[in-house]
Amino acid sequence: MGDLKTQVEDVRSSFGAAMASANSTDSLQELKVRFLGRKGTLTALLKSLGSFSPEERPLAGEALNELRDELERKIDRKKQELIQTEDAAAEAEDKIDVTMPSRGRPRGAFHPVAQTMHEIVGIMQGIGYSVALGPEIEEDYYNFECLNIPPWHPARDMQDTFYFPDDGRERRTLLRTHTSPVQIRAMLQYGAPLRIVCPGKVYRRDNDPTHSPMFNQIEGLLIEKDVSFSVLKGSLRELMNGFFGRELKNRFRASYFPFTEPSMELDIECVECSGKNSGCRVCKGTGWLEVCGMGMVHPSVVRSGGIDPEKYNGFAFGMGLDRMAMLKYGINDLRYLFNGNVSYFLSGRDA
Ligand code: 2NL
Repeated sequence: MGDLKTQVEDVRSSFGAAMASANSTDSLQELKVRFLGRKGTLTALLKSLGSFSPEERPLAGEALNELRDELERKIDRKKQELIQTEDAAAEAEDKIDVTMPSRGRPRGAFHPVAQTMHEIVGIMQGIGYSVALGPEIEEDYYNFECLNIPPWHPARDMQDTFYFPDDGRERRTLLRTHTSPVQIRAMLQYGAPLRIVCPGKVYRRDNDPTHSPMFNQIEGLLIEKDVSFSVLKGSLRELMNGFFGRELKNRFRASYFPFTEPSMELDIECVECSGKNSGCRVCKGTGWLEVCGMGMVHPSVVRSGGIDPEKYNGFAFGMGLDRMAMLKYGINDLRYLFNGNVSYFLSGRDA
């Protein structure tokens, strides 16, 4: 019996020491297992009751039960304390300090091609043009036939145009190769007089460092009575000077398109070197940049648009928006426009 008393005191004191150093609910649980678990210190003592004499056993049992109750009580009380301090700590850690300055985010911006498109559209709206849009999946009728592009023309070749599989329809479907079919549809829908610009994505079977199979174009169309060539020249000069924000030298060269007659191309003074650098990367030392094709709309194209070419005539022009964006914003590689990597636009661009 005397022996049991020492054992109880030993358990009590080692329990007290363990309790003092249990500083989390986890370590408290470990402690509980160590003393009261199946293989715990106190459990071992309780199991040893069997070796006591029948006279000693009730007293010994009472002492051990009391000890067990005491340990359980102490553990429960400490558990409540620890839960409270742990909750308070977690809450403090979670607390949001609303007075902290924000980390901020980089601002978004329009894609340079979208920006260019809006700028050109804005200038054209200022001289009376409206925007017309149309489908990117077209019929060869609107994309080629209406535009005087004969069946033997190389543009119609499988090599140059994305056709959809032949499904037996009379009109083949394709990805439009220019925005001209939008202008045909607009003529058919609205008739004359008409002033429209048509921006949008177009597709050609081309993929190399300077060509993307998808690119962006804007075309313009004006149909009125007695339209002269000089109105076309003046409008295009206005557009270029407005877009680049200064008076640029320009020249019109004779050219050819199946859908205009006569046809021209507009060159502007090199926006990089103004013709002063014979080694200029942008103009290849010529001092000129080809920026736009145009011409008086061919009478048979006017007729395809459902308009009488005896009563009305007009002009049309077309240019690559991607190229215009590159020229204005000094982007020297087409791929920066399409690869989705904005870091080029955020940090210093290579010269
Ligand atoms: C170029 C040349 C051009 C047109 C597009 C056009 C549209 C209709 C009728 C007549 Cl509906 N013409 N568009 C005319 C001349 C040139 O684009 O080099 N584009 C990148």
